[in-house]
Amino acid sequence: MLRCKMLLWQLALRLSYHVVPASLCLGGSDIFVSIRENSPMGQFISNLSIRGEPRDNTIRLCLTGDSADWFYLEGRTIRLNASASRVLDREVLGSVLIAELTCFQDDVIQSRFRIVVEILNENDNRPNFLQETIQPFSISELTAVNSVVFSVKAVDADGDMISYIIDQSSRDADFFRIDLPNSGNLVLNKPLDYESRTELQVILWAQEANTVEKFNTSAVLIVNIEDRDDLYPHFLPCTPVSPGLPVCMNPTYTTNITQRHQDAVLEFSPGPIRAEDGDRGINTPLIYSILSGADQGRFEINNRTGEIRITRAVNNRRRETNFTLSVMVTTLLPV
Ligand SMILES: [Ca+2]
Ligand SMILES: [Ca+2]
Ligand SMILES: [Ca+2]
Ligand SMILES: [Ca+2]
Repeated sequence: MLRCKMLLWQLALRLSYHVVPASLCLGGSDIFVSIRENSPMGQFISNLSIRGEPRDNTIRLCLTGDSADWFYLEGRTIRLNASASRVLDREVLGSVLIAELTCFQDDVIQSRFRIVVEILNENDNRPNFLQETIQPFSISELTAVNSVVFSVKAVDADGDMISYIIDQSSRDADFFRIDLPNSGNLVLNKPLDYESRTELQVILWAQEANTVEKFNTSAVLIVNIEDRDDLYPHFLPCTPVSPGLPVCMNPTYTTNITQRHQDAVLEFSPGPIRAEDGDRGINTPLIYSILSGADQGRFEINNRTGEIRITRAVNNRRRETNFTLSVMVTTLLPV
């Protein structure tokens, strides 16, 4: 019996001799933390809770993974590896950095942890207009008031909401309004008139709606007004019926003819019979015609130039005769 006890003791002694000490890499865990965008070099990320101290040279820590170069180790502390030329930019990197930390002891992998760092957004971008939405554009002078004539769009890399504002100090601000602050739709506020203005300019602001900083940006919008056929032609020279009113009195053209005038173009005063269209931007061709007084073909008009020709000489027995002709001009409407 005594011999048996001695054997058991020897066995127990041998067993305890083979127990391996717990790894110094144990005790750590996956890391999930958040840091602010644009955090400085050396920003604290997290402490490691492994048992060992890497300085002792018994264990070795190794960072791997896509975002590993954004971190460095200082003992058991993980810090941010950024610099002035390499800032932590959420708009470029995305919202999460992911890396792995492997712990070796005697060059044998003992444990592996995930490092997941969320980058918290900072408002570090201004809104920007999409260039294609602020190019000069054209609208008809007959565009209905209260209709949407144009849409602008700005984007903010931080994802901020944007409101659009017409700068009331800009020259033609009163021609437009924004229908809803966030829409960027420009609505025509009052009638256009090519004959008085052929181009409008308005300054637009795009401003952050949801931030404290209210960063903004501006753009000059140029609006060309297209002429439409909304005015009659008039004879020249034009004498306005009253000052400032774009309506002309019809001039009276006079000339003297003698019995010798035959098959000849007549020259009138105060000038040749000539008209122009009120719509100067569309240059519609004009058609001249004699409404009355042609005296059975004695007078003919060139319907494109307005020139009047006398085809038959006047009767020499009729002295001091007046001929009164009425001449009309119309625009040749495009088919
Ligand atoms: Ca940024
Ligand atoms: Ca940002
Ligand atoms: Ca922003
Ligand atoms: Ca017009």
